[in-house]
Amino acid sequence: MHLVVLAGGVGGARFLRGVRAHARDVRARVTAVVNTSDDISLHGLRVCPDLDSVMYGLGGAADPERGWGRADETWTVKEELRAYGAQPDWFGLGDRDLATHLVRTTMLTAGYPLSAVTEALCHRWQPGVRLLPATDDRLETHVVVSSDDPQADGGARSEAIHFQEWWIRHRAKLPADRFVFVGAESAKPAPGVTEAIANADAVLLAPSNPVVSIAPILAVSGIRDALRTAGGPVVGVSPIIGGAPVRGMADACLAVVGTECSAAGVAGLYGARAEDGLLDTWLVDATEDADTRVDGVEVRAVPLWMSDDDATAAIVAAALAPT
Ligand code: FO1
Repeated sequence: MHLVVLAGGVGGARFLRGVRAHARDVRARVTAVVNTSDDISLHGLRVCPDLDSVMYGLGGAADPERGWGRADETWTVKEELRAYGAQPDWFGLGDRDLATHLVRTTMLTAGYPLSAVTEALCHRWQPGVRLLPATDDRLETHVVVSSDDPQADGGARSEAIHFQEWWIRHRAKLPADRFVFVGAESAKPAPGVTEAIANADAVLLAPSNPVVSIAPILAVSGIRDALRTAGGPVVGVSPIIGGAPVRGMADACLAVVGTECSAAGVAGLYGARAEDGLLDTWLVDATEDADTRVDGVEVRAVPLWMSDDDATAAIVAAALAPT
């Protein structure tokens, strides 16, 4: 059996630990297609937050509180960079984490594609699932924000900032007009991505941020089509419980795209495979209104709190249970 999971970073890593646990029980192999649009270049290094969060999270090295970066981390280099006034100083570069960015940047500079770099880094971390970047090509989420500027016409100036700056420096509080997935129109799926989806026994959409983690993966040409023609069912897991995100700031992101912050709202974003969308089945939390309906989609209400790997494995089992 082959399971494919589309995932972002912190929530994706937590979900994938449950997928891995379930896969061990049913002797399945797992391919994770991970978002790369959070990737950012800074201080001369290429940083891949979602790939690293998943790699560390499955490799047992992630900081349990933050969910991103390494456990037992120190911040000496970050402090030294700040002492030089080196910008940006708002991004949390950990000393241990830095080694990952150095190895990755060295390999990328030598001409290796991101998928090869990821495979090489995973030799050390042994995540127990195959990690594929959604694409080896440049793909970055930029956020178009408007700020008051008396000189500008209309008194407001529009500018695009990198998603990480909006997310970390501004805590997603800066009013945003829209997200732009820079490079999406020319980015191609990384080697193995569409093949994995095509021959998957099931495809799972992790309860990651639907707007800035799952949507950028779907924006890579060929991936949405691969999902629509996938042989196995496409099952999504709601990242929203009781109208609030399980973690992170998905509510702020959903507001930017004008989608209601609810399990039904996110299901509507993905759409039903029967109606030109993606979903065959949609998992909502057991506390949701029993009348939650999504046209053309089978809705299953199960406890969705990923309190530990066993709880998450139970979600996966419910997701994969035959109709
Ligand atoms: N998130 C923060 O809120 N603050 C940080 O300083 C920060 C640094 C960071 C460094 C490496 C990395 O892999 C992730 C990091 N994150 C940080 C998390 C990251 O911004 C998010 O996990 C995703 O990019 C958004 O889903």
